[in-house]
Amino acid sequence: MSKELRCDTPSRRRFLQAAGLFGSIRLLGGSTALGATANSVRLPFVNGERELTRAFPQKGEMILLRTRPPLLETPFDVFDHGVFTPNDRFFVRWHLPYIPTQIDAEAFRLTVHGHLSKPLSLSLHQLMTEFESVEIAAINQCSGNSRGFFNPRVPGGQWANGAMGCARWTGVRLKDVLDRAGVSRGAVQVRFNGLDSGILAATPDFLKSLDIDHARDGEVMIAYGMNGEQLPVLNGFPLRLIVPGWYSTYWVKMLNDIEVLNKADDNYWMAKAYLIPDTPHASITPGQTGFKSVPINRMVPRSFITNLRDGDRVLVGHTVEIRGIAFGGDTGLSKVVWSRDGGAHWTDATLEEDHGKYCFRRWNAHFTPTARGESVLMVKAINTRGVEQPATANWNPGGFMRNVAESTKITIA
Ligand SMILES: Nc1nc2c(c(=O)[nH]1)N[C@H]1C(S)=C(S)[C@@H](COP(=O)(O)O)O[C@H]1N2
Ligand SMILES: [Mo]
Repeated sequence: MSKELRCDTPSRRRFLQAAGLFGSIRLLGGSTALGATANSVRLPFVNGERELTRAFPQKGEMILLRTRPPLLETPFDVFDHGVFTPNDRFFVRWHLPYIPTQIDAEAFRLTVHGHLSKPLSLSLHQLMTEFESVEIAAINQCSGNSRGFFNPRVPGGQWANGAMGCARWTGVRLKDVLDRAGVSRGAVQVRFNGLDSGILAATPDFLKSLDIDHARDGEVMIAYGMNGEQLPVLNGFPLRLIVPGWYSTYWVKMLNDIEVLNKADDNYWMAKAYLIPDTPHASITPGQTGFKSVPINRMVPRSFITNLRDGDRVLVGHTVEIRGIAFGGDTGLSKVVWSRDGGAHWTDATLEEDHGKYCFRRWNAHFTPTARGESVLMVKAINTRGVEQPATANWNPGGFMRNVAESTKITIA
């Protein structure tokens, strides 16, 4: 009974209403005219010039890294406006060139098969009405966020810090769907596939897997809503996996196929790609060999100043506000500390509203400079397990998991 009621709530209708009305979206948008100063931006590393584009469907102004398949970065000032990243400014990352530009929401089915007793083929309507609806605020962060800062440089998308975003995700628990399908004894992993594919048959399809216990932890979810709206096409319409606290490589978009495996997944994207050194901070010395690699997994804490940038000037004798966002990674924040002398002394920042342990949290602090000169502002997050951001940057050949404590140099004039 309550299920029927839920199905008629305005928010549920909103997720379905506009579904399938996209016509053919243009994924080839974006001019290649680099250097037009009015609509370009310089990221703070060598070869950091980027076009700003508005050419992608359902997206506002974004930093263009690549057109096809699209890599679009969120301009950093967006993070100063609040903890939830607007859908039209949320970063975009795809691996394979073929992304459907039209999805018929009526005909769409999510298939659940493999090592289970009752294979499922669920319509969007069934998913939205036959399972309990849940919501979680969680950060979607690319494993390679901030890769452009790696020194020595490494290949891959040269992101600054904008390959991350936080949203309220609405959907159903993966556990509930798996329970309905009746997972068989001996299940080891669950594999996720989306509608995108390569153009050449030889291109390995983008498949990611989670261990069965993780898949059934009640937190991992299949989302159809993002910040109260349906998912933008480029962020995975109509369904995507949400893996709170884990890097977004596992957050499979346009999810239409779930397979329960009775052995560990050895497909390319699990066995060969997205591996990190099994060392502290996933860090090695450039050139080092002979280390063990493991699939990338849990996120680590990070924090950013969002209202001041390198080179900003503030006035001696006047109170300065510094503020920003922070997160604990795979758990909540314990505290955020900040420094105005390059890390020699640290002071607790004030933490603002808590939207849940997987979400960005705003922090702020104030100080009144008493002497003119340079000041190196720093910020550092410490999570509830006591893990804190390192003072020196990690390095690995994939350019993954950067989380060094950030610095911003300002001048007191
Ligand atoms: N189907 C599909 N899902 C995918 C990917 C992809 O290439 N195909 N890329 C993953 C990676 S590596 C990232 S960083 C996130 C990006 O999510 P977003 O584009 O919504 O920001 O999607 C993940 N899910
Ligand atoms: Mo990613």
